[in-house]
Amino acid sequence: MIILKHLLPRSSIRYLLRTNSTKPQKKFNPFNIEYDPIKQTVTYPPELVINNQNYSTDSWTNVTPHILSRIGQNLHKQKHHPLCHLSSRLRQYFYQQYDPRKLSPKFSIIDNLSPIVTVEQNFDSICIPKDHVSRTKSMNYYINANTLLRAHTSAHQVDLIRSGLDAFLCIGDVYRRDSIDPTHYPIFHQCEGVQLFNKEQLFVDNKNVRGETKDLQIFAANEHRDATKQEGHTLEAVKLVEASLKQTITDLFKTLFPDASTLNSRWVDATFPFTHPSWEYEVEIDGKWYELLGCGIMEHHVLENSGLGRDHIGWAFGLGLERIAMIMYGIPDIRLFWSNDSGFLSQFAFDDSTRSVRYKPISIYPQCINDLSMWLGKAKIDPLDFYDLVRTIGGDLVEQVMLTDEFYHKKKDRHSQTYRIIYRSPDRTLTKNEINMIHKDIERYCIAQFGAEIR
Ligand code: FA5
Ligand code: MG
Repeated sequence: MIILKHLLPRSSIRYLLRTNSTKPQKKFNPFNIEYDPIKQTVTYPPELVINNQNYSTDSWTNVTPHILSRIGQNLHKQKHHPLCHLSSRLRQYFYQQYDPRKLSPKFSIIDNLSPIVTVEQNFDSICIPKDHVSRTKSMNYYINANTLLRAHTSAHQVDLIRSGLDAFLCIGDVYRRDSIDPTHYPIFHQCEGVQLFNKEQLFVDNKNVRGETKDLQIFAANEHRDATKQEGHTLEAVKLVEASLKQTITDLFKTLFPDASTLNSRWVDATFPFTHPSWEYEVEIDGKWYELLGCGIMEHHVLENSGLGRDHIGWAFGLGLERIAMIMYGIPDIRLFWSNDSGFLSQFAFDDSTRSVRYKPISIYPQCINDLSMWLGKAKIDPLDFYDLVRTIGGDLVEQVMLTDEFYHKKKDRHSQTYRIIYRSPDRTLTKNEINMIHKDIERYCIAQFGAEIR
């Protein structure tokens, strides 16, 4: 048995059960993750059984029952769910693109890959450096040192190209220990898009190229890497792939948001280990800019890892389904996608995914704001650990958590942190008592785990 540093207070088990009952239900233990209410420890079994597969646990294991319980829900495939409507629209848009050489749609669509992936798939295969911050335990849900819940659908790029695809979408749920606010959630859905080009596809079949093409090349010796391209790539190839990528994305959003003339959008330079150059696409809503996707020209090393040589170049993008659905339907809070409330779901109960609807709030429930100030020892709490803890104990009743104050007291040789936790249920009014109990549990956890002194 491995005793992890994660501790959970006794009464928090009730919230993991997602029930309104005040009596803790003892029987909930689908993953055999054991809570010792006296020692206040969480003990992982030597093996976790997830989707009928056995995974050994180790010092990297940090998946929580709350997160594990969401695996397999596949909101993007649940009939009439807004994410399923959006997923259909993405399919429709990409299916319309036809490959005249193959006499078939250009893009294959894959939406059934397990979110449990290896470290190799999620990071190594797409050239994420060994010391990259995105690999840390504090940002991911690890099942063990070798296996994690995918943090992005880019984890499947190499396998899908290896399987012979040169244009595909890959849609699925992804998991991250992220900040908590109305547009961030630890589980969300991404759609990866990849299109590869060989010389014919890039120069001959391309409507943007006129005139003689026989001298045009994708690769050339002595081409250096700079802000505009990778080493080895010719500028003409990169510019044509960039044009194809940006055209594909802007046309997609014109289709998704027919009154896009009123929607400001922009391309922002970005950096990803697996693309260069890279961009993010943002749209402006009520004066605020929202990032909808990241994209770029695929690093040639990723294509090499996929078994391709110097005869292909390609683009890739990864977009967040929730962010787009929130704009399409006017859904104000990302947690609503997980609601089973018929008041929410019934608003999407139609078959034609192209139908334009605006979400009507069922009602507005009051927020309850509670601060938690504490003295710590020499070490501070990593805010991502705190967010995860609050999410584990408070579940979907937590709307937002932020670190509002932090300082070091020299004389006391102690750190101090204050977090603001905003509680609000997406579908009911919470009682003061209910919130106080959650808040007390969080405090108890901080005392037991971090030696905190609540101020
Ligand atoms: C990525 O995940 C890259 N894999 C995207 C990519 C693919 C780039 C292929 C280049 C080539 P990023 O972490 O920015 O990048 O996430 C992509 C999108 O997912 C964001 O633009 C946003 O729409 C959505 N997203 C990210 N984090 C969250 C979150 N916590 N909650 C909801 N949506 C999120
Ligand atoms: Mg991003």
